This record gives sequence, C-alpha cells and structure tokens, in this order.
Amino acid sequence: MSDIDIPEDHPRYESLLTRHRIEDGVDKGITSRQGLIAQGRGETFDYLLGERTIPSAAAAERAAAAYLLLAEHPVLSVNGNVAALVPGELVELAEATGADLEVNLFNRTEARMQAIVDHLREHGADEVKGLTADGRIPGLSHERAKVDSDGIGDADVVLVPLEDGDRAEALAAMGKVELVVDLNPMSRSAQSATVPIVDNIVRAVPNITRHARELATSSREELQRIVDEFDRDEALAAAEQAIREGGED
Ligand code: PTJ
Repeated sequence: MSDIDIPEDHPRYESLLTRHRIEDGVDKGITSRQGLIAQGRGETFDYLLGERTIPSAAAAERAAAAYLLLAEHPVLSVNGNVAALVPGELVELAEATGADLEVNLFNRTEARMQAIVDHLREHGADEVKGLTADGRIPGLSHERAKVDSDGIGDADVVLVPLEDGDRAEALAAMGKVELVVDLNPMSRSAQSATVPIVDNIVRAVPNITRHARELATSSREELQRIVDEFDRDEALAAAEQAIREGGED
C-alpha cells in the first residue's frame, strides 16, 4: 500500500496516485481549482491513448531532449499542475539539460507563485525564476504575460507543459522553440508547438530526462540530426489517429 492507501496492484493505481497529487496540490495552495478540471480533461485523452507513451510521443521526447541540449538558454516553465505532479522530476530534467526553472501561471497570484517556488526548492531546485516578472510576452494581456527578462524572456528553447493556447501561440510568435507537453493533440498549444509531446506529463518528463542523459555525450551534429528528422505534423497526426482508432504500437 502507498501513503494514500491505494493497493499498488489496483488497475488504476497510477491514475489514482496522480489525482491524489493534484488534490494535494490544491490543498497546499500550489494548484488552482481550475487545475482539477484540466487534469480531468487530460485523463480523458490519456485513457483513449491507453495510458502509455505512444511511439510518436517517444520520438518527440527524444527530439525535445536534443533541442534542450542544443539550446543556448533553455527554460522549463512550471505551472500549478506541473509543480504538483512532477516537482522532483523537473529538477532532474533541469540538471540534466542545464535549463532554468521558471514559474509562470495562468491564474497568477503572488501566494501561489511563492508556494510553487518553495515547493520546487524543497524538491532540490537551487534557483527558481518567475518572481521578478520584469519582462512581458508581447500580445498577451493579463498576468500570464509576466516573465523574468533573464528567464523565459531571454530563452531560445522553452518547455511549456499543460499550457493554455494563447500563451503558447504568443511564445511561438516570439520565435522561441516551444516544446509542449499536452495530451490533447488538437489543442492550440500542441498545434503551435515546434515539438508537440502528446503524453502525460508524469511519463514525459522522466522520458525526456532519460533521453537527455543518453545524448549527453553526443555531438552537436548528431543532436541536430535528431531535431531535423523529427516531423511535428506526423507526430500530431499519429497521436490523433491513436486516439480515434486506438492504433499506433
Ligand atoms: O497553474 P496555472 O494557473 O498556470 O493553470 C494551469 C492550468 C492547467 C489550469 C491552465 O493552464 C489551464 O486551464 O489549462 P487548460 O486550458 O485546461 O489546458 C490544459 C491542457 O493540458 C489540456 O489540453 C489537457 O488535455 C492537458 N493536460 C491535462 N493534464 C495533463 C495534460 N497533458 C499532459 N499531462 C497531464 N497530466
């Protein structure tokens, strides 16, 4: 049994554990209540995908690792759902790729910003950006436009998991390479991504880290080859087909 009293052989163990983390995130002031709705939406797509990393998502995760290793200034954007689900895993990915961590919220409040920064530090992060908020993403109104000018503002490659479509499109318009993790291949964020990763964040982040470690000693030419060979339209079409037809093995 785990600390949340779910037998590990329960057929929906992983899914129930994930739900518990989101609930816990809300209780701790990390995750917004809207985050509960977003999680439910994600679960639907994950169920249809067979709660597994489909081959096209595995290829996207390898391409994402190559992009992060090639980047001059990679940044991993963290929201309330991601902080609740994979805090330690994000710290490991940041370490494996030399990326910065930056908190960037759709429903931004100073209390939630600080709670997430503290939570990431408890999970081993040294520096967490996002509190300075001295930069803006052009074309976006509201709080979600706020970024650190030496963080996302300066980044050439940004990992944006579970993003809302507006900000994803605005970041793409700024010319940044955008690596999006989203279980819905038809979402505006997945559609505007340089690399759409149609996988659950709880599987995607550890997978990208594993690829980054494997590729750590690869030449820039080899990393560039992985990036060039990745076809985003093919990946989106394969994910949509897997959802509609239950295919892709
Ligand atoms: O913490 P904040 O204030 O920044 O708010 C974060 C949420 C997620 C609430 C906000 O960005 C939001 O409302 O997002 P949406 O518009 O609901 O989009 C979330 C997308 O992520 C949807 O397409 C979901 O299918 C997808 N999703 C949800 N859970 C997961 C997921 N994708 C991957 N892994 C998940 N666990």
